[in-house]
Amino acid sequence: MKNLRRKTLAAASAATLGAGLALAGGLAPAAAVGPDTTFLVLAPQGGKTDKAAARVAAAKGTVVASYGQIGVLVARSTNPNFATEVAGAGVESVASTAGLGTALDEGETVEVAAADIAAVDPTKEPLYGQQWDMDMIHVPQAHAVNAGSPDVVVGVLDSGISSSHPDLATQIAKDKSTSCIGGVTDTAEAAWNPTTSDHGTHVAGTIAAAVNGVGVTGIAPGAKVAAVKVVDNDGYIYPEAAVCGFLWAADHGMQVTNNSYYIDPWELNCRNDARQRPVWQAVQRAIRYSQSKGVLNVASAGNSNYDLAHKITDTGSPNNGKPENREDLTNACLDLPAEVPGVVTVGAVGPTGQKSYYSSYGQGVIDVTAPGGDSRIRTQGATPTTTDQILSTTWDKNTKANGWGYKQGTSMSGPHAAGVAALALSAHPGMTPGQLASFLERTAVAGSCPQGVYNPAPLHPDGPHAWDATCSGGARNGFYGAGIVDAYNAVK
Ligand SMILES: [Ca+2]
Ligand SMILES: [Ca+2]
Repeated sequence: MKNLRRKTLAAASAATLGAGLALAGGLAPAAAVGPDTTFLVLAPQGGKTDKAAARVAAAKGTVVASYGQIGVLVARSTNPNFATEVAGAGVESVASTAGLGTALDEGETVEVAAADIAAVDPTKEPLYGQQWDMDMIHVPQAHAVNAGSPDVVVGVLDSGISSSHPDLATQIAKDKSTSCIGGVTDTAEAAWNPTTSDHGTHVAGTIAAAVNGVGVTGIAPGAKVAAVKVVDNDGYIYPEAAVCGFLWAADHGMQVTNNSYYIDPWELNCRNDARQRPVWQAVQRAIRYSQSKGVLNVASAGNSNYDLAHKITDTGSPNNGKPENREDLTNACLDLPAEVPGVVTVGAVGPTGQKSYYSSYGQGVIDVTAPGGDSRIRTQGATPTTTDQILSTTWDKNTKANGWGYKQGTSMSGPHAAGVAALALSAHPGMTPGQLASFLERTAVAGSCPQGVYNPAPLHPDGPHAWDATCSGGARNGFYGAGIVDAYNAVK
């Protein structure tokens, strides 16, 4: 997984450069012209951006988006010396985001047959029998008390939501939906619909698919979702899109966002690359701003079966046993958004309630867990079982057809926690993000650490120990955090 991510990032870099060089070649100027590059320009925190904007212009750049709330400008320039020339009074730091896109861990979609998606009784969802996840977290019991308020809007920072989907068309807050690709908002409906990925459509269905006698139910069908498209057509999340998305959600009254993606600047050698730090600082400013505006951000833990609490000693200096000291980085290179304080980080469990073989974990990192599916639990890893994954709404990128299907990953567990958060706010309005995060943990059902090495998939084709993991902690532990979120406990 690590190598895969590095590989795809290198590919993104090459693609960006390639496009830029083609453009420069066409212009054939005498003065030095580099690739058309996106920069994040940071004014001092809490300071104004007008001086920085003037410096951008003087350095032959164009401000394409101004986020004065956090003192960040998104600029584009073909000046190869832009970063040097823009530096000066009013500019704290500047960095190009070229090559810093993170690949969305898309996951395969397994569609269900089109038959039997509509029921005669509109109070009964025809595919509910396959939604083991909803039973696990007691969604039917919750719905008898509270199925969600339309005043609660969950921002889905993802690849867009299909607004023509019969299970979602009535569930989307269209006036709060936007694209953030390139760091610039575009509120046209076509701009925030999916183009090359149904990941966001699947996530949205888990949170709020309608109870309408068609397809599935979401956790909070009475609440709304807003599409905030941050994944580009190549499947990458660039930092400028993430900044735009967090600020959009904060300034449009969303109380919860779901972030089923995982950015690991540390893995990208952030410790050796001071150039990158301003980029990650800008993303953190955006997350903190959103929290100050009352947004609870929910994030996936990742699908690498990584011990997120110990990865520094695992990956750095293995021979001399001298671990890197993360504090030296002044928190500039945390995993995003998962490790920013106040963000609810969600691990995944399968249908038995045990940690999914792929779910990353870590004591003090995982806050709660939720169903994400585990296609390998039934066969000890030998062969996948589709129905042990998560069933939700889908959209076929080739045929453009809406449908229903299975996916698995912490991308699927995150929206379960976001959906329960939406129910909790519907039943108990007025909680601050901090109170809501504690409430989710307090109402979760604790899970115990398995003894010794946990190996749910010894027959997996990747090898007998490919998915080993060791849990540490007590009632609150590295596999389950405070436990599995519970919809009924959250509304009763
Ligand atoms: Ca439905
Ligand atoms: Ca957290």
